[in-house]
Amino acid sequence: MQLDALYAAMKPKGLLPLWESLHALVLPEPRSPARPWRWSYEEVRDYLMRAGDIISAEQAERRVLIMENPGLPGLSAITPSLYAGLQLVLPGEVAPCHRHTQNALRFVMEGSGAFTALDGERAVMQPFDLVLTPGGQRHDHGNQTGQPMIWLDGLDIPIVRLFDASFAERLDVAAHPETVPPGDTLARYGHNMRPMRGRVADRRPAARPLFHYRYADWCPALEGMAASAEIDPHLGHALEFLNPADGGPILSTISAHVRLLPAGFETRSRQSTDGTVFVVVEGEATLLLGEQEMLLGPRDLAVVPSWVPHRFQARPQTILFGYSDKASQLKLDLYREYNH
Ligand code: GTQ
Repeated sequence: MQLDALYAAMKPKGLLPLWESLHALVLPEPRSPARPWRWSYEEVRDYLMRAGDIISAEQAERRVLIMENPGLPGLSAITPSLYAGLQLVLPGEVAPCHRHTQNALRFVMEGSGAFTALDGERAVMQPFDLVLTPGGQRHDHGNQTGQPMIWLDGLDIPIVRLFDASFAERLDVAAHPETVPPGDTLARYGHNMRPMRGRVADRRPAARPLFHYRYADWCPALEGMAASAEIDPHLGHALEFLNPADGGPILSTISAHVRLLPAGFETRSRQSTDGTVFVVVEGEATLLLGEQEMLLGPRDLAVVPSWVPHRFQARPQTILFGYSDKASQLKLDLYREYNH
């Protein structure tokens, strides 16, 4: 009673008793408010195409359906730190040029030959390519092909929100003028080499030159590894995408990887503090999280929140793409994993 009176008196002054909430604030282990969730690609695609009938990419600036975690209502977040959405660019459309503090990755789900331009250099996108638009760099998207183009957007919007550090601006033209031919950066930095000297050696930011990781390159690498390497019992055959400048994660806040699970392979259970968004590139797998089971078919998407023990059972050979905030957590000395 006396305490209640004290609390009531303090509250308007912006004061609260820690002892009433200490154990909810300082948890003995992560207990994410985010929920494990699955999105059927076909279902999302249907809604996205319906949006495509009604609103243009230019009108919308970005025509995207946000994949919001049902455990995080109103936050436009798939995990407490990450954002995910599916973006549609129809034939003939341009998503106008802008730049922002937020880091973004694009993982192509469907369509072939549309582009994301980064500071005026086009990355021509094919299914399951990974394309980066690091924070601060101008980017527009365009589709001059005859088919719709759909990709997954992975951004660190909630991280930038946490730090109250967002800046964004539109460019006054819809598309950045082309600065170099498509593939220029890939030729310079995409083959474990880099320019020795010259104007172009520093055209891209030195700390983050590469922004296109092609399925045509990463898939054979993963399959080659699977043909010879001993399999990791918790991950399957797994390769992480790297920044060639420093061997670290692809973005300052986001890490990404691919995995191959041979037909019939079951991973052992693991849990990690980096809640992860998964996409099925090929095959079909069951994702088991305690009592919960999700069947994931081609191009389906799922999220596994922080510290939720989970394992995969592949039916045919299954290839997964995943991204998480591991890059952020490593910098902040927060990352932990436990392999059962
Ligand atoms: O393509 O720049 O899904 O700025 C959300 C914010 C995509 C983009 C999103 C963005 C973009």
